[in-house]
Amino acid sequence: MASSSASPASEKDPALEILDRLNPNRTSLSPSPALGRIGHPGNTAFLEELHEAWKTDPSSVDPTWRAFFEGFELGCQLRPPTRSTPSTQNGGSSPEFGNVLPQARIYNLLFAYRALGHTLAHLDPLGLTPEENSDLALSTFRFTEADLDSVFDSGTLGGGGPRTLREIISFLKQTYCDHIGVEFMHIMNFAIRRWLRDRMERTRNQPSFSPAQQRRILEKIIAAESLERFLHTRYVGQKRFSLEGGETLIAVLDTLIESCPASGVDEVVIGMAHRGRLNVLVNTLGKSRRKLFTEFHENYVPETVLGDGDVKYHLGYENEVTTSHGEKIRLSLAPNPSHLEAVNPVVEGKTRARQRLRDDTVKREKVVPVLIHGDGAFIGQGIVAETINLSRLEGYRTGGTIHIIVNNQIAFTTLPDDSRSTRYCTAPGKAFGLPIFHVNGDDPLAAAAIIQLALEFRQKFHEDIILDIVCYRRHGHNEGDEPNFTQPTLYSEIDSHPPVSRLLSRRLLDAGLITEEEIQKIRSQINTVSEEALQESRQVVSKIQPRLHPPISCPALLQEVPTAVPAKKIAELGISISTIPSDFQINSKIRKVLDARCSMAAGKTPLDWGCAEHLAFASLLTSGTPIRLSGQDSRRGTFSHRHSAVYDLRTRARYIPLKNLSKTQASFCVYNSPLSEAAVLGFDYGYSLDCPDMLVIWEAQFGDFANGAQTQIDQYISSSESKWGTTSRLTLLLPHGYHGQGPEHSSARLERFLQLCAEDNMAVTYPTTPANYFHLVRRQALRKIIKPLIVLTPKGLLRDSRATSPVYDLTQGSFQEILPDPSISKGARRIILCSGKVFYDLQDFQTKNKIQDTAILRLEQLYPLHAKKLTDILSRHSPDAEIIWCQEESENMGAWSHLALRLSTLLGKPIRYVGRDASSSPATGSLVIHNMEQNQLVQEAFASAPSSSSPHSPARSKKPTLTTPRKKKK
Ligand SMILES: Cc1ncc(C[n+]2csc(CCOP(=O)(O)OP(=O)(O)O)c2C)c(N)n1
Ligand SMILES: [Mg+2]
Repeated sequence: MASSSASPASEKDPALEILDRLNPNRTSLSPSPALGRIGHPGNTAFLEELHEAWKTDPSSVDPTWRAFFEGFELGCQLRPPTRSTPSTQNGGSSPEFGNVLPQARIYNLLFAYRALGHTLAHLDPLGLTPEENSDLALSTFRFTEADLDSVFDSGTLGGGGPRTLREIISFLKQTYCDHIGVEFMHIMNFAIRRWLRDRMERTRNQPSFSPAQQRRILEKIIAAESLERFLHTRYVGQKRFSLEGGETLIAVLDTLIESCPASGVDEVVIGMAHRGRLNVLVNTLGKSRRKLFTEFHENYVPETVLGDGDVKYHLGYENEVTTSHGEKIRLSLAPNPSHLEAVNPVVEGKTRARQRLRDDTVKREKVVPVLIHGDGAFIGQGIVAETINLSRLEGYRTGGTIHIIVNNQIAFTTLPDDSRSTRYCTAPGKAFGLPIFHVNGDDPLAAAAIIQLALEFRQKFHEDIILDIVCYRRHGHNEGDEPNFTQPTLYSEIDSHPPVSRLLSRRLLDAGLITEEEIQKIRSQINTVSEEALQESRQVVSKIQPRLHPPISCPALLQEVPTAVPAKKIAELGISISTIPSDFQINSKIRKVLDARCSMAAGKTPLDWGCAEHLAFASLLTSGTPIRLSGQDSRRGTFSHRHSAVYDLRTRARYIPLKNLSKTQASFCVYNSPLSEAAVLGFDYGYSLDCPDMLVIWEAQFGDFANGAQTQIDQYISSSESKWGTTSRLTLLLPHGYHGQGPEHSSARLERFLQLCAEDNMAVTYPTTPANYFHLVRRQALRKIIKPLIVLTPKGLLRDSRATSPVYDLTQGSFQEILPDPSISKGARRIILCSGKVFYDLQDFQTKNKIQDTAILRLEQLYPLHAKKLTDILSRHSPDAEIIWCQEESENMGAWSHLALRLSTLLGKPIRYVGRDASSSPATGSLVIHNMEQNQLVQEAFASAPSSSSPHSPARSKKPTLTTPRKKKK
């Protein structure tokens, strides 16, 4: 055999380079890649690894090796020559190939079992899923029964070494085809793949728990089952979304928590849907049974002080639990709306916030997110993939999520055949290269072993991982549901299937690890605890006086918050936000933007929107309020108005002035988000919950895209305080305004946000001046009240000289909910109320036509409406003044439908509507028609009321001309 010194030292072998790339820590493999030497046992692991790399991606290996493996594969497929010697010798006429090819077929076999062994694994407790794969038949590798006792080098299998083919197959079957089926060969990162392979093959994927641990796992299974049985008999027919059939979940969660301290985990943040949630609350989070039983009582009224509360299987909980070794672990279960999987990004955001609070922002190993999914929802809901897509991104990663799927092989009444186009419900994880473990739910020990592996993996690689517990659902979708209507055959199978507890009991009894008496004792102890809790809950419930909760209300939302910043400070901040290191070369146009900001802050030129925002941020950061801003293209700003990050022309090094204001400033985090609304908004919302002192801002690219996150807006942002008492300071920036750009990109659907407003749940604003925006941002960060804020932000006005503010406006005053007419302060005989961008068109008309009798008032905050300010301002004008509501949005959109009745009631007179007619699409596709419509609505706002308009109703006047052009177009 040639030694490595035979190669010239300067010429590095290409194969070694590949190998180094594949495994930087490689030390023990022989460096010789010569084809004539590959049969040497010392090189077999090396060859196998290269072979595996080539199979995964042929371009990842050197061309010499590529050609070699092509020949190798071909040789494997060729029929043996007729003058065949024993089959281990066949496959080529040269003696070298005669040795190599059977070994190559062994590598193929190893590869095939690692890649496809899961198709033979016994995963389905009901045994209804076929376990077959002809690709793993002996003949596929051109071996016969006669070869089973031939000895081969087993490559990397379980430490390698010579093994008979029979031993190799048995090893592979035990590891990859028993109760655990694993998909990991799609992972492109070889270090991860090798770690998983070695970790599994070391134990052959067989659990090795101590007797005490096995007993504990059984106890958890019994506890899970007992709780369900108890609820089943005491609260007949009441919805609880029983976990039965999937009790292994509780043992898995317990094993996870037990493993946390040794892995450096202090806290677990859990998100899950309905299935088994009550069980997790009691048996994992330690919520008291008494409390749960109280919630089941017919007289129960949610315990929220204010608001409407929620049903028991949506409630969150937080607790500190103690492991069997006495260590404390903080657990929280996020409250959850019915919308499946919507909680995923919220949990990720909460986790990241808690990592920040624990100063765990580098490794992210102290707080671990765990998401528990249903099989139907995991494959069906797009937000699953959107959330996994966050997992490796700088602004959103949480160091790896452990996904657990309670795969009961059904979704309500729908079977997998109708609910997915893939073999497994875990397919979304495969797209992201996550390891996927499918485990037979009837084997809690196997599942518990995999959760240990999952945590180890997560802590080592900081990546997501999936544990798919294949189980069944013992009852219907809920307890009032009859599964036999739709799944009679499946349910006759389930009815006769022994519960998990019985199967595990049998196993432990057979192994002599427990006695029948001990099992009975566990059961009766749990039942006693339940029975006592039930009695206590009855006493509690007997004292409950059903009463209506007062609505959430917060009059203080209208209190003025001092937000002015002294001129000197503004000027200083102006310098900081426009200063770039001297060795940084930036684009000349951006230099001008920064220079302009400096002179704006110094009071030399009026302030634009971007500068006001930067000054608001800078003033908050330097006084200790951290800010997180995330959204699509938010670093630069969709409309190129923000430029929070600038780039060096030569290196693209990034510099963020707002991160470099002072040594003591709070942190400024600005991220370009992936192209998702639901997941990113959900994430930022979750973040805002657990970092309430931070100003967390989510920005939509255009306001209309926010409806991609409508679930988060409806189910969390607007209603979570009423349902769960959770408050958020999250701020949404939604670009809005009609510029003739077509039906899309015009409307942030203001009407939808206003429709969600009640009980002072949030603020909805549409500021028109940079100064008012400055005060609004500061108010949101500085006021003690924590409420979400919706801001409709400008697009065209960002560069409009009409929409600028003198710096003076930043140095005094506060956010103005209502802006009076700047030129007509009293005595007007017509009042036009409006909000947002249309103001400038109205003002232009007023100025151009020298109109003195009409005042234009801006509602900069639409909700909560500052009625007193409005009536105060109106009182300066004629009491008989006609009141007009003017908007550029269609009549069925914008603020009109929200305000119509409120304004007419408040002001005691009808309000005339002026604006576009109701329309199904938000705006015309034609710029010319847009302009016609816009001119017309402005003119009409200043015109006298048409005689046909009803004097009593707050209805609009009919303006057929506004719609005519659009109708003609059709
Ligand atoms: C987004 C959404 N769509 C529909 C539903 C109604 N729904 C509630 S449970 C359920 C079936 C869920 O199946 P799966 O995810 O497998 O969970 P399982 O109930 O089987 O545990 C459906 C369709 C919902 N809650 N959320
Ligand atoms: Mg299901």
